[in-house]
Order: sequence, then C-alpha cells, then structure tokens
Amino acid sequence: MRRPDYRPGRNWRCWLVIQTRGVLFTVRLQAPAGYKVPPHTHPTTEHITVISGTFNIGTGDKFDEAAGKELGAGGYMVMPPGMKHYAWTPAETIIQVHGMGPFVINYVNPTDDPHNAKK
Ligand SMILES: [Cu+2]
Repeated sequence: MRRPDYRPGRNWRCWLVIQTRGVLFTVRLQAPAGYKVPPHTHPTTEHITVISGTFNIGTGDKFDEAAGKELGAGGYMVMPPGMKHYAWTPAETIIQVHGMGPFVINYVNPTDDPHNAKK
C-alpha cells in the first residue's frame, strides 16, 4: 500500500496534496493527452471532478476503452472503496480528486505501479 507517485513524468503532475489520515484531502491533477491510469482501487471513496478536458473512466480489472464512460468539464463521479477502475485522457485534462485521507492507489497489476518501474 503506497501513496501515488507524484514525481514529474512518473505519474501525474500534482499541484496540491493534503493527505492526513481521517482528514479531507483535495488534489488537482493534470494529465497530458493520451495518458492512461491502469486498473486500480482505493481503500477510501474517491470523488472525481473534471475541471477541464475529458476524463474517461471504466470499471473492472482490465483496461478497455470501449467500456469507459466519458466525463467532460464539470463532470463528477464517485468510486467506492475497493471498486476496480481505470481511466484515460484523450486530451490534456485537469481533474480534482477529493476524499478522506490518505489517498492511496493500489494497482491491480503490480507492474503498473510507478513505484515498481525501473529507474
Ligand atoms: Cu482511482
């Protein structure tokens, strides 16, 4: 169980992180066009609001762009704890994620975890 990898070029560009256990956190994340978030879960409820661009989300343990749902600017979605999901961005996109901290990403396939990538 690890926290997201926010290093530049590794995962997301992150502007703000507030993640203390049991305290509301809010993060804003910017992804370039063509960015993919592999299937993963969170131990806490994830609230996703699209600030700009287009954020596509699918549920399940396999990445499948045909099964996703498109969220445009202003779009909002909730992912319950443990729900497997994935996402991708057809255009540069900024999303806001909020929930109770800490924000943890558990990848379905450990090789998708940026922490496990070769350096
Ligand atoms: Cu998620």
